[in-house]
Amino acid sequence: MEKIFIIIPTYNEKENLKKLLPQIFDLKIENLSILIVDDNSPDGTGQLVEELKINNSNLDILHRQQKSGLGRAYVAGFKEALSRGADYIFEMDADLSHDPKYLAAFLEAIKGADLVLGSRYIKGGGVSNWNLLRRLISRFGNIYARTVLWLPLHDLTGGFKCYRRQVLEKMGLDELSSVGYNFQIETTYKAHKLGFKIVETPIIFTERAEGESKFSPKIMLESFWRVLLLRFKK
Ligand SMILES: Nc1nc2c(ncn2[C@@H]2O[C@H](COP(=O)(O)OP(=O)(O)O)[C@@H](O)[C@H]2O)c(=O)[nH]1
Ligand SMILES: [Mg+2]
Repeated sequence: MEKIFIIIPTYNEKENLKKLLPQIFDLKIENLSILIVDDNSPDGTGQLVEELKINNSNLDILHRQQKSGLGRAYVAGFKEALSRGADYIFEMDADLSHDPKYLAAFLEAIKGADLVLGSRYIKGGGVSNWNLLRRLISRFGNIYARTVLWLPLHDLTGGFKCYRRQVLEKMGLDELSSVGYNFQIETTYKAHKLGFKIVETPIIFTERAEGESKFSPKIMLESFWRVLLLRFKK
């Protein structure tokens, strides 16, 4: 029976986690552990999880001292999951953008793949509440990354993914260059270059209603040149 880990990085997500965690527990997925990676959120996210842990043996948390970016948080979570014997490792956001109802489809798809991407840009996928500009930026960003990196995939920037452990073992987690937004592109690109089988499963993404997104024009521009760097490195 495969061991499943869901890694959820958090920074000020107390209210969202209060809703998300029960939704995941209610699915009663066998052999599932949830690992929160919290960067010492000022809103007390870490404290909330400590309290919930008492009655949920499949919930745990890594406390990190300071906010050091999504990529670093994921790498810490991946390593922890690997050391605890995880077979399938999920990435998932805490902000209710990623509906747990899709977990079942990921688990079905990973049986025949090494990496499953939750995809907004294939049949059945979509975004429910972005304005036109935000949609265009995301669409263009994905077409750009797909073209520059020569990847036969439609959603490279999403953060709802499931890895087979071998992918993370071979990826060189300590050599990943992205700390922020590009982390998703870089991990998928590396998996592809290592020859792993990557499939997409459709998801409808819902923008967060509570808390703050880290998306900004600065992050977006940085992402563009970083994709070029990825392509021409090594
Ligand atoms: N641990 C940790 N989590 C983070 C950090 N930045 C963002 N997150 C979490 O990563 C997830 C995605 O972040 P979000 O700001 O919603 O990104 P967006 O959906 O791409 O706009 C959420 O669960 C955040 O709480 C960070 O520096 N450290
Ligand atoms: Mg978000």
